[in-house]
Amino acid sequence: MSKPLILVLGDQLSLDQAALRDAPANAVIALCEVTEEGRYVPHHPQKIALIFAAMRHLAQQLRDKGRQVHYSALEDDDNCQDLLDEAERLTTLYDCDEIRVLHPGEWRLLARMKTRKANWTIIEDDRFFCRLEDFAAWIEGRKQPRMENFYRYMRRSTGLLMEDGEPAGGQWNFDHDNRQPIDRNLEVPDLPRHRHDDTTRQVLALVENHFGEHFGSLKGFNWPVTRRQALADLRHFIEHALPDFGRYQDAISDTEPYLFHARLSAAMNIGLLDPREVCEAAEATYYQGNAPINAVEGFIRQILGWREYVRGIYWHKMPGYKRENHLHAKRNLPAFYWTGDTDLRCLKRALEMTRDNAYAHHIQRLMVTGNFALLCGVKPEALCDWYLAVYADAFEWVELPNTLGMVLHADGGLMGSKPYCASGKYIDRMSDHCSQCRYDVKQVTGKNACPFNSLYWHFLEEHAEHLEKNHRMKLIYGSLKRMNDDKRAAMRDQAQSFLKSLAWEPAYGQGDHLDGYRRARDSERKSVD
Ligand code: FAD
Ligand code: DLZ
Ligand code: SF4
Repeated sequence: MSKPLILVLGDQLSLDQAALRDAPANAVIALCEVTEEGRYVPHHPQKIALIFAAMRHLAQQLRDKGRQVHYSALEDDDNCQDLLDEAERLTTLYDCDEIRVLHPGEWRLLARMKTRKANWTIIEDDRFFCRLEDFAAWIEGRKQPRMENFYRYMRRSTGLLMEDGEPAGGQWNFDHDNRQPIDRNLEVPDLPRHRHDDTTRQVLALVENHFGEHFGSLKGFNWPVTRRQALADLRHFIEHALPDFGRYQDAISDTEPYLFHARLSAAMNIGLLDPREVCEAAEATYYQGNAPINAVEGFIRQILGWREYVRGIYWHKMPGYKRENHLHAKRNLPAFYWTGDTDLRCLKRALEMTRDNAYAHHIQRLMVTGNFALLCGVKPEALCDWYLAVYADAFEWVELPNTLGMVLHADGGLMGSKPYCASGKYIDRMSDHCSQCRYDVKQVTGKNACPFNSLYWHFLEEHAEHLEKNHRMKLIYGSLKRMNDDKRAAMRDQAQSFLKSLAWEPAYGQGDHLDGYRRARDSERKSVD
């Protein structure tokens, strides 16, 4: 009789995921903590702790259910410290004849599994609304695929927020109601605090010991590490934040990292919550009259629309997608992305929140750190590795299309019909940062001018060839053309001397980020001493 080893990866932590659901009674279930996965980019210590703590709790739950579990702990002497090697070692140890694993969330792992000599079986991951083959069929033959069209297809096929074949509230999209800027007197709900049990405390000490030098603080660790804790976060969001989610979805605060966002992406991505239950809970809140349609539709669109769309794009376009660089961006990452040591207030706060929480909300990622990197011409591989490292919810299937596609426009327009580039004016409108910044957001040139302004016009000039024919960019290129040559030259000089003044991460390559981070951190420490 066949005896499988079921490998459960660190982002597949649901008791009812397909590989576990169909596991025969004699199966050995393996969860493996390995150094290689913690270091291939220098993951934020909170991200590693979240994954290890959730893995250890799931292993215990499986044992409680009478399952045979092998848990490879990071400090075990015989641990190979590589996921695939470790799984194959355990297959021999337990005399198994097959390794079953749910389809991994990153191409690099899938590609390696497919070339191994051992008997690997990849099982379809059904924790999503849209099967990959259905996405492939949807996108087939579409010259200009758009998320909005995919989203309507998904609304129809799931029936979420649909009434007799029509969208609830009479519209597909209520985004025009969702653009309220920050209001300083806004009362924001607190997050639930999760108790650290012995398992979580041991993991926090282990991670501090092995990965403590990575960018990011472990101090405020408050991620849900069990399904029960994740459900408490979901209930809390639905009750306290969802009603205002829409209105303040695009707002940015100098002090509040979460505003009315869900902070549920990490729990969904590692398998503690199912996106279906999250969307259904939001939909029920609308029908109970406890949250308005603009909030509920906006929230469901992020999950049913964007989250499913980016996954479809990733698997449809990989492996070539990772090499795309439509705008020929060439620069390394600004070194301060690893320290937060910058005078640009909006960037400083987004980076500090990232360091403290392994979280920044979407508009911080897109319009602050992302927009700045786009305007500076940071190359995709450098920026993508940073985003993959620093956020607790980051796995390549979701990180790459957002960074390479949505932020850097490096896929030529699959993720957005135009680049999300903006000057300081946008940040000033949506946030309360600028009044606390040493730069003046109203100035474009001069020593106090907000760097986003000259960088913005410089970016438009540099990429006119690619962008000026885009009908959504016509107005802005019209403004650029109407400027006189002296003004344009002054803006160009301002942007170029700002770019020259920045320190950049050293040469890019495997492992160099950590090295770059170490150097940036050490020089910062010296200047403090
Ligand atoms: P909310 O704002 O409350 O949104 C609700 C849910 O919608 C999220 O939990 C998430 O599951 C989903 N969602 C919203 N926007 C997106 C999106 N653009 N793509 C996919 N799902 C979305 N999200 C990740 O889960 N992992 C990543 O690695 C990641 N990297 C990103 C990198 C960049 C450069 C950008 C611009 C966005 C990235 N996102 C990523 C999308 C988004 O920023 C996060 O999902 C969101 O900030 C998570 O916080 P939240 O749960 O409070 O989300
Ligand atoms: C991100 C991560 C880390 C830090 N560590 C582990 C680990 O030790 N074991 C594991 O199974 N998974 C880990 N992961 C997640 C993987 O790197 C990878 O992103 C997913 O397994 C892809 O599905
Ligand atoms: Fe950011 Fe410019 Fe505003 Fe400063 S003035 S916070 S750099 S947008």
